[in-house]
Amino acid sequence: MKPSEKVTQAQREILDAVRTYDTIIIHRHIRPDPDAIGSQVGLAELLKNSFPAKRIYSVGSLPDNLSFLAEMNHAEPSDYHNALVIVTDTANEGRIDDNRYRLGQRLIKIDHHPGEDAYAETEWVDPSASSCSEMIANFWLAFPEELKMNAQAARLLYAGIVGDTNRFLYDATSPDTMRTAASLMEQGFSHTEVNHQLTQINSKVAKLTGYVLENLEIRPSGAAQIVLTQETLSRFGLTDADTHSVVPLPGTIEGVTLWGIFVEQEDGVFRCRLRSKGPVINGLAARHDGGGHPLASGANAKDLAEIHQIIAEMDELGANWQERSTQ
Ligand SMILES: [Mn+2]
Repeated sequence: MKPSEKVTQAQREILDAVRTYDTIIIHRHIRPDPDAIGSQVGLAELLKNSFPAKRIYSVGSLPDNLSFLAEMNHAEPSDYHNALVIVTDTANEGRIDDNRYRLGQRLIKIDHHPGEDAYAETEWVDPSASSCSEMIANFWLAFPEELKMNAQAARLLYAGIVGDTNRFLYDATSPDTMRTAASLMEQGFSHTEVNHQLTQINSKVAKLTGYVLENLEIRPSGAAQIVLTQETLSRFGLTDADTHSVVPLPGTIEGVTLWGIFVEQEDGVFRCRLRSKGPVINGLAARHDGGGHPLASGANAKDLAEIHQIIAEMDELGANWQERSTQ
């Protein structure tokens, strides 16, 4: 299939808007991951390269562990005057980093999370995409005459795809994902360097990895869980932002089908990262102040009692899954 046959109405609307505005400000979600930064700055670089006269900003706070990917820009409130604002990789309005996104003239959302929260005038939501970065790359492939990719933008988008698929491991990785990634690789950045940067951990996180493997509780249902308290984190000299690399870890253990990593926040509530190799978990996440993908979701627990409730629900999902698998 030629890329032009796959062009959607939303993609056309977005390109029209991009053509129209001289200033484009791109936002994404708080606590960014490589896909948030990759889709945001990858889009910014793609648009800068394609429309050199436009002013294009990427805004939000950037944690140190992702500063190897890109830098954020400083936009003045006055820059939002007559600006187009695009939000990438953010399903819920409350999670948009930098609340000035409303100050622009027009708001567009580009996202791959199953969307319930329609907050923009134009929304392009594709839950079949592995990542928002894959969608941005497909946006380029839909308009190859007008949008000009370069190595810098391709590196960012590739990093986003690698981040959200855990190096093409997760179920959301489709043949289209691989084709899109291949198109990006042809742009001439070092994909091995990006892969190394994304997988590298420091010695503190290495010690936390040991702790997680040592203390993970694996239940007969295939549900596994660990609680990381503030005390534990400070013992390792780490914060919540450093814990993302241990999230895929339980899934590598035989017999584990779904798992939760519960990280105590400074205010005493727990951020819950829920992952699965089969049982659908986003319904569970939605019951606990969260949501996300069928096999990768996030939730919030107000105390240990709610964590126990979440674990009980995971246990049940795991047991049902086992039952169905053995029938
Ligand atoms: Mn994403």
